[in-house]
Amino acid sequence: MNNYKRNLITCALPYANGPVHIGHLAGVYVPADIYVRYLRMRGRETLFVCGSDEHGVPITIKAKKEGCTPQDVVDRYHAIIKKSFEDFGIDFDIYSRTSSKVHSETASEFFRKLYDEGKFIEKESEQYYDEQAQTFLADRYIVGTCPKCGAEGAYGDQCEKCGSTLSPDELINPHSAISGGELVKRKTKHWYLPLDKYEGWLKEWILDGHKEWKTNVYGQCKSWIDGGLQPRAVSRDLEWGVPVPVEGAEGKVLYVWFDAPIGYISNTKELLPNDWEKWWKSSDTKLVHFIGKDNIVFHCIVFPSMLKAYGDGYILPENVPANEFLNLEGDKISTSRNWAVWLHEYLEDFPGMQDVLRYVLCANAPETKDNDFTWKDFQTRNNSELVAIFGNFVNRAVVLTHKYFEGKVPANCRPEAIDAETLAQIPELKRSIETNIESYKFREALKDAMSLARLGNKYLTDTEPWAVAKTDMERTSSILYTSLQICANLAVAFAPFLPFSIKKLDRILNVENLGWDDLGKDNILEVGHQLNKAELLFAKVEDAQIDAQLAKLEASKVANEAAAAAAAAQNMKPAPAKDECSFEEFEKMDIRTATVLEAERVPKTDKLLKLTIDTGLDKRVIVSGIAQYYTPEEMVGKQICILANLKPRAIKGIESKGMILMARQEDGKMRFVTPAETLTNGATIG
Ligand code: B3M
Ligand code: ZN
Repeated sequence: MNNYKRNLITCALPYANGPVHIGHLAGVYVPADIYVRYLRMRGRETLFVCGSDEHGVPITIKAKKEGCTPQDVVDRYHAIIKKSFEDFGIDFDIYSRTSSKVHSETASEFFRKLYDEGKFIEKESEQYYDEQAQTFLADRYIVGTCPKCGAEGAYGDQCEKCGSTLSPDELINPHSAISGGELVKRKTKHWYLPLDKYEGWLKEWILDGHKEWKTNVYGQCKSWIDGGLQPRAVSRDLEWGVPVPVEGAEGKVLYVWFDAPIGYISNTKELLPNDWEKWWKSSDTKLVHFIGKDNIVFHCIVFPSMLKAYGDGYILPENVPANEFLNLEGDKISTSRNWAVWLHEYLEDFPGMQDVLRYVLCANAPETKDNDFTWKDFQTRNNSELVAIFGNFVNRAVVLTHKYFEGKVPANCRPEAIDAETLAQIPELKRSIETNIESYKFREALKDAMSLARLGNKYLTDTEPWAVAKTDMERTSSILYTSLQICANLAVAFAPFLPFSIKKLDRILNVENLGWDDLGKDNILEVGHQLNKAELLFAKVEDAQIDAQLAKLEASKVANEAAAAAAAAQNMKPAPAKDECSFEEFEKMDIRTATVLEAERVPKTDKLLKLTIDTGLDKRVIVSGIAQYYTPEEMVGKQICILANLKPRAIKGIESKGMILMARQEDGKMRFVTPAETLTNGATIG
């Protein structure tokens, strides 16, 4: 790897159909940014490329939903996403978009060359077509009943209830998720990349050649390749996208997963029109794709096969460090359920605290398995790590230097063994950070950096300069000299992780442009160097702030449950009709109003309440199976309707005279029936 001259780092292009949330940041953008900042600090030539993915069905669906054009959608979200990345210090060299002219030209040309060279298969097939919406439907937009578990609303590619992978043909009663209408099958022609032809090569390149890839990435590749690769369509019947640049392809665009990865190339081209080939077509370049686990197949199998088919010197990724997913408070992050922490909202609630989120997301990154973000953990990591260890150490060192030495780095007058022993641990931590970052273990690397802060904090606690200063200024000078060297080391070690706080720390220490090579040195700050005034690096997060975030999520949960209940109610079928009855039969029933006077649970039962009621005629007892729906307290004082002349019967040894009228919903939910306004007890109903 050290033979590479330059590093080309890409991040998955987020779909411009919504803002970005903490899951995106944790899985892709924070680790990539740490990596890039580290490489740059080491003086390695690096290019960091990203942009919005602005094509594909999700964008058109969003536009339909909002009654605007796909262009409106991508314009809006591209701006929001771009700003979020800037706000969080994700330091791209370019953040462009796949709706750019350079991109459509590049993607078009890419397709055209493969087409001209006969690298595609042309195939006609029958696909589901929504006549009402006049569009072919992507699998995701076909819904029906799951053939495996019977759940309603399963998608044409997957049932979310039981997790089965499906094809639209397997769905029972498939219909359109867009119009809700019936579907017909229509013939349509598409171009396919015959991945099967690249199988042997992929095996060699990945399975033999890249055993060092992360287990989750290697494992997915292996199971795809071992399962046998199929030709994949690279075009779609859709109006939104890069038009297929061949004759007879009206109304067809490049499949979004064909054009999006080419976006990495076109964005490089846009930034460096004369120089881009050195990044993409030179074996001196190390290409690394940072992505989430759902993008592995596209970046490890499909895109490399496209590049291989294209030839012309294109390089392949050296690594694809994909992460698993981040959950939120124990539940999958979901845009549609608004179960997310949106970056732009976070910044409204925690202004200036980008680094805290960067820190927590890295410390808890889903590197090897799905992980959970909780607000409690966020608070703890901030308060007891950033504030109590890192911030506290730096603050004590700087404040004491101002107090005893006018803010100037004091001379190392009387060193003791503990000083050298402490400083001697730094080079080892440096090596560990390097190894970890270079093998994409960012959590471990951050732990190492934090160990350095702990080291400093412990050193101060052990040496107690505030106490020593009462009797021994010479020793105090050495302690603060050593502490300030550790502070300067921290400014280097944390720079890739916490860019905003390190800017502050640099200002406090009055240093500029410390390099990676400074890390491990015991004399970064010269004697007499003037510090600036102390500022707090981190602020405590209060319980009330955490409670407010939890309340926000709770509100989402309540809204989701209400929406789910409303949707379920809409789908609820009424119970089947009963046989006819005569008027005389109905007339026999003595139905009337009554009021509950007393209510209590029937001992040793879950379902029964014993109600004493006033029927206007008498006071009597009815035993009713409604304890699942009402507490005794809820029933007292309520006016109800009863069948008064039902033959009395003994229930659990209590004589029950009559029956309460209940409305029963198909899902079993029950509510008692009551007149629209309170009437006298004994009013007859019929
Ligand atoms: N937009 C999917 C995603 O956001 C897709 C990534 C494209 S990377 C070339 O997960
Ligand atoms: Zn299912």
